[in-house]
Amino acid sequence: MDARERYFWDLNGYLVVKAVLSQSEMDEANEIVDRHSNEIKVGGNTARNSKALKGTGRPVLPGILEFPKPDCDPFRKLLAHPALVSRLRVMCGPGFRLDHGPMFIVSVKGTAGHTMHGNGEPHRPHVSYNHQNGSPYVGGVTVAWQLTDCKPGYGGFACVPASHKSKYRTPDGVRTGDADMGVQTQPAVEAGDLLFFMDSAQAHGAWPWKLDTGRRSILLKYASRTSARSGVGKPVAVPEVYWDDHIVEDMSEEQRAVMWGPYSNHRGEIPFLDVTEQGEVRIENRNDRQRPNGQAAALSKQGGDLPKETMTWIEKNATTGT
Ligand SMILES: O=C(O)CCC(=O)C(=O)O
Repeated sequence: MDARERYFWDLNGYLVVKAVLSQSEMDEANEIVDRHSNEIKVGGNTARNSKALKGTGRPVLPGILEFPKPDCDPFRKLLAHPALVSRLRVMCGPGFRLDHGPMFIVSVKGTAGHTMHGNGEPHRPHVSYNHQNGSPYVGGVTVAWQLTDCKPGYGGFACVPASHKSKYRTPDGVRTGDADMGVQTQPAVEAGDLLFFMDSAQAHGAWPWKLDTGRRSILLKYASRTSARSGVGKPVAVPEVYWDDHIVEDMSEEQRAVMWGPYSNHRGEIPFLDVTEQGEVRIENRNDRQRPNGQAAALSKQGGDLPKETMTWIEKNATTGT
């Protein structure tokens, strides 16, 4: 990553690197996608309450890293591609890792956009954007490999450049695009380009897809070594799994609260501790702050059933031995 790219990244929160994939690499990947097109799944409404972004559900092609060999190979090659490694080392530090994904977006004409999200409201220190002593840092970066053009006006990835540095909440009209004050941008990319964006710190989403021909973007969602955004973070973070049943058995709720493993995208499910005016430690759930009666949210409990994701993870790993 050279000084010009670093300047653009720090300023805008995204970066396009031109012509990384060759025509033959794209042809090979596209041919595999065509053969697997019966596996495409259409997702839910990513436009939510937006009028500007409305459209049909977003189609994605799951499982590209698990395709039977050799079909998975061209996609696995993307994971640690030199063009990606040299930049992610700077963006989120050495030791970055794939946190979740891939999400292979295969939009068709009329596919909805995606409301702007992701710029850390409220503040999430483990993934937010910082800059110190000449080094940028952000906890979550998505790398989007483009197999088709997304020229101006086609639709596809969109963002609010520089919003990773904004001190204020995203206004509703900007989030939905219905009154965006001209701050949303759809960065133009061509087939073969590589797009980086600050998934965990910048307001981003998508514009509806306008073209008769489809969109093909493979999104790989990386995180810095110490941030756990999604993926298996959730099932593995539960105290009974992260430590072990016998260690946390009979612990108080407060003791269990410090035994959760790292997992940042928990949406208030993980108990936080606080100290009352009387000097007693108590459980505070972040969701409580938004609840009129301050009642604790249902947390995964001592003696209760483990969360569904955890059970699925345990069953899968018990049978595969991983
Ligand atoms: O490229 C896109 O369609 C937007 C993807 C997005 O919003 C996300 O990955 O969070």
